[in-house]
Order: sequence, then structure tokens, then C-alpha cells
Amino acid sequence: MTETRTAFRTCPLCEAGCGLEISVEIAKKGDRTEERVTRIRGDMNDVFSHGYICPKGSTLKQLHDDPDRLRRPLVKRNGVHVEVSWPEAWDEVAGRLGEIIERHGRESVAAYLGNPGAHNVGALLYNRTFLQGLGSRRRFSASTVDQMPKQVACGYVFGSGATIPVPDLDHTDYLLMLGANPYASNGSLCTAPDFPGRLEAIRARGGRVVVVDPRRSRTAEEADLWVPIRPGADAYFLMSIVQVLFAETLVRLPEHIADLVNGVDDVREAASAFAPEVTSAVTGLEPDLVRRVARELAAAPSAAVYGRIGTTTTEFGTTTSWLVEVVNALTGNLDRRGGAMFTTPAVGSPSTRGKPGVGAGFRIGRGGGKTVVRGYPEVMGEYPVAALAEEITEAGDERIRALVTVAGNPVLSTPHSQQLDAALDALDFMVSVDIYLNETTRHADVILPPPSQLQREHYDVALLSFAVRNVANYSDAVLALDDDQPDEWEILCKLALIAQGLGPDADPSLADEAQIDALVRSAIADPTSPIHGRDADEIRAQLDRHRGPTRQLDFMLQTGPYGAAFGANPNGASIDHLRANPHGVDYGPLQTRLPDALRTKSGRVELAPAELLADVARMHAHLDEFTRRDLVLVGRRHLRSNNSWMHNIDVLVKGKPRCTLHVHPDDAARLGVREGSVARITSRVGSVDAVVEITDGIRPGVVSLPHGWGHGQPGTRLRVAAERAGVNSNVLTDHQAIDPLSGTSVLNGIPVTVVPV
Ligand SMILES: Nc1nc2c(c(=O)[nH]1)N[C@H]1C(S)=C(S)[C@@H](COP(=O)(O)OP(=O)(O)OC[C@H]3O[C@@H](n4cnc5c(=O)[nH]c(N)nc54)[C@H](O)[C@@H]3O)O[C@H]1N2
Ligand SMILES: Nc1nc2c(c(=O)[nH]1)N[C@H]1C(S)=C(S)[C@@H](COP(=O)(O)OP(=O)(O)OC[C@H]3O[C@@H](n4cnc5c(=O)[nH]c(N)nc54)[C@H](O)[C@@H]3O)O[C@H]1N2
Ligand code: SF4
Ligand SMILES: [Mo]
Repeated sequence: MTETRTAFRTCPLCEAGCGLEISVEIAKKGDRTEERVTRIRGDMNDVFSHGYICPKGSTLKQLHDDPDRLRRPLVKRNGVHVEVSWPEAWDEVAGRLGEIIERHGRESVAAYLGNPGAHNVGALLYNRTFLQGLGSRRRFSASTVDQMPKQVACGYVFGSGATIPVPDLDHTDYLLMLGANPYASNGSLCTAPDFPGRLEAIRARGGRVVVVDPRRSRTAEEADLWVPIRPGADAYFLMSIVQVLFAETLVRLPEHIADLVNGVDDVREAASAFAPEVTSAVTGLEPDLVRRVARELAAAPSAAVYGRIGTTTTEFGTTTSWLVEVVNALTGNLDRRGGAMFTTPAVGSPSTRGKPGVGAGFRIGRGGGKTVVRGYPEVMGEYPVAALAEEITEAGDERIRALVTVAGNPVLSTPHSQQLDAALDALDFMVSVDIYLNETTRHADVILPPPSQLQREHYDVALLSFAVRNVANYSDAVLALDDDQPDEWEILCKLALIAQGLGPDADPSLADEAQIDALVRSAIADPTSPIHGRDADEIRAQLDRHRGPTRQLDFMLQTGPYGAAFGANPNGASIDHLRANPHGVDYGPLQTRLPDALRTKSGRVELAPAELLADVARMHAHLDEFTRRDLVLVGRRHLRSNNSWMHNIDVLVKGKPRCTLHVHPDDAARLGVREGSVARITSRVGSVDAVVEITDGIRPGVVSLPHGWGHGQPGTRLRVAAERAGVNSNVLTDHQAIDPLSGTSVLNGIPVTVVPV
């Protein structure tokens, strides 16, 4: 007998968070029921995505069914990974990790937290449980090959590293987009399902879209104007815009906060030496073009500037991110409809908690921690991942001896990959929480696989904080866990308890109980919380119908800005309320939030933070540097790919090979490389060979290779990916090249040479 049911679920593969409608076939075989997914399509009734999905969304089924996806723990014995039971795996972890912590202390153990953890409520809420249990400051993550510069810049300006404005896509009249290609990526730090459709709508209502990118990306192709900037030069471009705004008296601060902006004169002063004629040699752009964009921004009824990965992973990543917000403010577009606005997320965020309008402000280097080898300070609780390898191999007695990776593949994702690949071999012990045996996890002594994407509940705790509408959407797991399979949060809790010395048999709920208890108690004691002064037992009685991430989420929703507050606001947000609304709940368009959202010490917008003003000197010093670079490498993304890990899904990788080197025809002629031939690309730290694709959709002097490839390594188990291995572009990126303000790697604008092979 078979029946079918329909489940609704948010796609966890990228930041767009599209609603999926999933058909599940239920077959009864004797006293067993077997469930399998038969179809996945866009949920037409989803309040945010309205049926939109991309080709990756429907592959959750293939991902779940992938025979290479790990379902049992692996332990390395005599150099080979063998399947073991969960108790055996935990014994191994407890024995070896315990011994290292005992002999060498907690700082001898490091953690790398990878990107999929940001799309996974179990990892998102329990990575911190794990880190607390571990008690080591040596934390690394994908943030320092990604968005950290934006967090640092916004931290200084608005007071918290999570208070980042997003372009109000659905209302803006003018969008200036730098280093983002949402037609491929579907958007980032700007959660907007069907980002391409929203861009088309801007133009359809008479607005303009301008794209700044060294490549004529698909997004640039669809825009009104492509500004083909030289890689890494966005800070100079934006500084010139600021200079023009002041020089032509186009500066208009947003009215509601005009008296609350510090540092306008300092910004004017800093920009004064960067007229478009001065920066032209660096940006490669005509001064007239820069002036035109500045004037258009100032004249538009509303406008938003938005910078993403092509601007953050550069040598002036933080300064560029700062200038994005400076331009938004100076053109009057900060915190107003159609401009750059702050989300009011349902699970709350630093900008909705505590006293409104003022806070502790932002700083780096808290606790005085530094990396041993290069002395990089703490930023948002972590160190630059570009320093991970040397902290393993060059830090003497203070070296990292053990590493835990959670949902990360840093061997493909972080700079100077060959160095990290070798360093991982030098560890005494490594544990990976991961679903695949890949380029990174092949080094692990123990691999602990979490359940598949379809076997877990979902809520975009992080990404809905940066959404272009205020939306909440919870999904239950679509499929049940396999026998014996622990949930990802249970794996992380158990690791925490093992690190605390409680041994391999510790019950993960212990850590979960401690965490929820602490959350409830602190909210009750907090005069700004909606449950201030309530009875802990009464709150717990309501919460304890759930456990794990769902319980924490219920707590966060209930105490958030739309929260039910445990009965005080009956129609408010809670797990029950969201379960009753499987297509999501729409809390409407973004609202004006300043000054309340500020958490600066001054209670004002700090438009000219000292740390950023100081970096302007570095911009002056580097003016010549750019013009000396003959050929530089940038990356790119493809709609059917996802960083380093979805290449084992046949439907996504079939067709023309995608890991090719894009070269402009003029460069091809000069370098002597032909279409379809193999070229050798060499940087300061490494060399790879890739097939050449000639295209005029790239600026001369720039070549492009996507990241996340380079599969087929010995000891991995990714059969489909191995057949389309590609090469790893991070063999070329340089671990020494770091944006000093945020510790973020320079992944774009890498000096290279290219020769025919
Ligand atoms: N040159 C260059 N390098 C880049 C970039 C670039 O633009 N250019 N982009 C950077 C950016 S923005 C990012 S975010 C990083 C990403 O780099 P990483 O943080 O390494 O993330 P992924 O490449 O997505 O690797 C995901 C890993 O998580 C595993 N995984 C997938 N789902 C789950 C899950 O649910 N649970 C667990 N435990 N594991 C899971 C996969 O098997 C894989 O091992 O790469 C960065 N690297
Ligand atoms: N299909 C797919 N979607 C993804 C991902 C994926 O791997 N595949 N990864 C996800 C992740 S982790 C992230 S962080 C987001 C990233 O999302 P986006 O920021 O939109 O990333 P990209 O699509 O790589 O677009 C970056 C653009 O920056 C350009 N660029 C390079 N250097 C410079 C420069 O110096 N200046 C300027 N102005 N532009 C430059 C590149 O040519 C490229 O077109 O995408 C997410 N979505
Ligand atoms: S754009 Fe594609 S991968 Fe991203 S959430 Fe939507 S369906 Fe999933
Ligand atoms: Mo990312």
C-alpha cells in the first residue's frame, strides 16, 4: 500500500531560503513504513519565495540518496577509513581528544566551522555549545574567507557585527551593486528569494541597476550599466564617489538621524585627496563615469549601495564595506524606504535585544588573544583562517595539535591550500563532523556524519536577520532519522561534553538542558526582555514540550520582537504559530529602525571610526601598487554549484566542464593561449593547470577561475565529483595576503602569470 503526503520546507542550500513543496511516498511493508521523497518543487504559497527555486533546490533528494553520503561514523585505521558504530567512534574521540587536552591544554585544540553550518539550525545553535565546552580560543571559520569585513565595518559604524543593512530591493529606485552576482549566487547578506526577479522588478518600475565587477557577469549583463573595475579597487571607486558628493554639495544626511551622525567632516577630509582623476589609474575607470554614478545616486528618489564577496575578499575589504555604508548615509539613503535598511528578525538579533539605541560598541582583540605565529588579534571571537596552517606547523610548543572541523572543507576553501593540506597531516588528532569523505575530512581520524538535509528541522536563524522583508518560517524534518543516527546538535553537544571530560557515554541532553536553562534565567533577569520577572518553571513547562534546536528556537521566537512571550501576546511568534503557518509568516516590509537599532557607545552613527580613518593612509600607500600588476586572478560562481561540496550530484555537474580559466581575447593573444587549450596559472604560492575559455566578458588584465574544485584526491569518496575534478583555485591564493582590519583573506586580485602548457 502506498500513500503520498506533502511536506513544506525551506531550502537550506543557499541564503535565498526558498520554500519547497516536497512529495513523500509512504509505503507500508508489513509492520514497517518506508518513506521516500518523490518530487521537490517550489512552494507557490511560500510568503517570501512564491514558488521560485533554482536547479539546486530539487536536488535535496539526490543529496539524501547519494550513496557516497556518510551514514555511519568512520575511523581511520592504518591509514584507511573504516565504518564503525557510534559508540566505537565516541570512544575514539573521548580517548584521544581527552588525552591531548589533558597533556597540552585546551588551546592545543582548534575548531574550523564551515559555511553549511550557517544554513543549519542544529549547527548554528549548538556550535557555540561545542565551542564553550571546548574552551579554546583557537576558532576559525569561513567568515574570514567571506563576510567578516562587512561585520567589522558595520560593527564600528552601528555598534554590532550583526547589525548590517541590506538594500531594500523591493522599493529602491537605484541599486549600485559591487562584487555580487546574484544571478549565480542568489544573493548573500541580503536574503531575497528570486533575487534576479527582484532586480528585474527594479528596472520594470523605472529604476536603474548598476553593477561594478571586473567580469561582465550575468547580473552585469542584465543591468543598465556595467562598471568594469580593476579587481581590489572598489575602495578607491567609492572614495571618489564620496569626494564627488562633497565637492558637488550633493551630501544629504537622512533627515531622521541628521543630528545623530558623527564624523561627517572627517569623512570629507579623508576623501578629499581621492578625486576620480586620482583614482582612475587604480580603478581603471574613466573619471566621468564615476562622477555620473555619484550624481545618479544623489539624484535618485531612493538608492542603495550593496557590496558583496568581490568587495570583501580583497586587500581593502573592511574599508570598502565601510565606504558602502558611508555612501548610503551621505546620499540620505541609510535607514529609509528604498535605501539600505535593517531587518527586524523574528528570532531577534543584537539590534533588538537590550537597551535600544546604545550599547557596548564594537572592538577587536578582545581578551588579548593573538595567533602565535603572526600575532593576528581576535575578531568576532575567531582568528583568520589563513593563519590556521602555520598555527599547526610553526607555533612550537603552542602549536595546534588537534582540530575539529564542522561542515567545512578548508582544504579547498581557504588560501594556500597545499600548505593546509600538508599541515593537517601534521596534527596529532582530527575529528570532522561532515557528510562526506572529501579533501579535508580524508585527514580526519574520526568522521561523525550528521543526518541529511531532509532529516532535520529548519529555521534560518542567521540569514533571516538579513532579509529584505521581515519573515519567519519554520519547517519540521521531512524524513525521520535513520536507526541510531544522532542529530547534528546531539553530535555537537556530545563533543562539548567529551571536551569537558564527561566521557564517551555522556548524554547530549545534559548540554542542551544547561543551555536552555541559562537562556531562560538570563531573560527573566533582563529588564528589557518581554519575560522579565516571570517564573522560570512556568516558562520551562511551556518550552519543554520540545527539545534541541526546536526548543531554543521557540524560546528565541517567543522572546523576539513579534514573540508570543509565553502567553502574553497570544497571536505572537512561537513554534506552534509557525507550525500552523507552514508557508511562513510575513511581518511586512523593512521599517525605519534608527536610532533604536544602534549599539554604539555614543548612541550615534559612527561614520568615521578611528580604525577606518587610519586605513586611508594604506590606501594612499598602495596607489602605485595596483598599476604594477600585469595580470590578476578573480573567482566566480555558477548557479549549479555550491562552494566546494555539491559536485557529487550528477544532475548538477553534468554538461560542459565549468572549472575553466576565463581569459579576455587580448590577453589570450598576448599570452599565447587558445580556446580549449590548457594553461598554467602560477602565483607566489602555487600553480595549477586549467582549460582556457576565451571571453570578452572580462576586463583585460584579469583572469577568472571558480573555487571549490580540485576533487579526485586519494582517500576521498566522491565518485561523481572525481570524474569532474577540476582544479583548486585556492592553490593560487596567498595566505600572506590579508585585509588587516578583519583578518579576511584576499581571494580576488591575486597577481598571477599564465602560460600555455
Ligand atoms: N578562492 C575562493 N575561495 C573561496 C571563496 C571564493 O569566492 N573564492 N568563497 C569563500 C566563501 S564565501 C565561503 S562561505 C567558503 C566556504 O567554504 P567551507 O566553509 O569549506 O564550506 P563548503 O565549501 O560549503 O564546505 C562544506 C563542507 O560541509 C559539508 N556539509 C554539507 N552540509 C553539511 C551539513 O549539513 N552538516 C555538516 N556537518 N557538514 C555538511 C560538506 O561535505 C563539506 O565538507 O569558501 C570560501 N572560499
Ligand atoms: N550557485 C551558488 N550560489 C552560492 C554559492 C555558490 O558557491 N554557488 N556560494 C554562496 C556563498 S557561501 C556566498 S558568500 C555567496 C556569494 O555571493 P556573491 O557575492 O554574489 O558571489 P559571486 O557570485 O561569487 O559574485 C562575486 C562577483 O564579484 C566579482 N569580483 C571579483 N573581484 C572583484 C573586485 O575586486 N571588485 C568587484 N567589484 N567585483 C569583483 C566576481 O567577478 C563575481 O562576479 O554566494 C552563495 N551562493
Ligand atoms: S536559490 Fe536554489 S539553492 Fe538557494 S535556497 Fe533557493 S532553491 Fe535553494
Ligand atoms: Mo560564503
